[in-house]
Amino acid sequence: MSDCDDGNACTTETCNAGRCGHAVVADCTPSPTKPVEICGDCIDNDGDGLVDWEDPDCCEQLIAMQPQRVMLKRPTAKGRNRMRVKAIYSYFTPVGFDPNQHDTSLQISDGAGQVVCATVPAGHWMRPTPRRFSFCDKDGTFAGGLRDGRFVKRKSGRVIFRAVSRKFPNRPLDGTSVKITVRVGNQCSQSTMGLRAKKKALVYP
Ligand SMILES: [Ca+2]
Ligand SMILES: [Ca+2]
Repeated sequence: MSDCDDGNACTTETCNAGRCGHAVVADCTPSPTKPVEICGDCIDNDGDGLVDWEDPDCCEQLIAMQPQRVMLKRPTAKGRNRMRVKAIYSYFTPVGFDPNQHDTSLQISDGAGQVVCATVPAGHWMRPTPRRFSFCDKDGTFAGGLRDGRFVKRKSGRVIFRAVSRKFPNRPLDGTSVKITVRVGNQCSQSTMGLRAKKKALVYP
């Protein structure tokens, strides 16, 4: 019988002389399959308001991020660098932390959704010193709109993250509740903050 299963809960499978039959069950409503979060498509697949690495479904380890400097320009503002983020990714170096082995993502969102959703695939980082990882994508070929970025591991174990974009943000932001998520592999560092409105940009602090 199971060889004839068509995966439809609203049909009854029959097997008769080696041929499958599927009788439709009257007044049957198929049970809805529960949507699951797909990590890395920049969409909130399961409808809980959290996209990809913002969603605990995608992250095994959530670290509290300490933002140090954030600048997100208004779409009309001139100047090449539109986004700058500098934050303490972690106060300790997480076990297995290695952007060259695991993909890195940066997400920034406000009440209206994602403003930045970019992934730097593993292997694109240079390692000028053992404590430093850096990438540069000035032609925009692999980093999803980020121009350059780096991780620096301090002697204390603290990991500092920086990234710059000339592409994002491309829409006005509501600066009252901005969520920044940086993820390496399944380790995610996150902070939600209010940004200060200046003439050309929203900034922190
Ligand atoms: Ca998703
Ligand atoms: Ca979700």
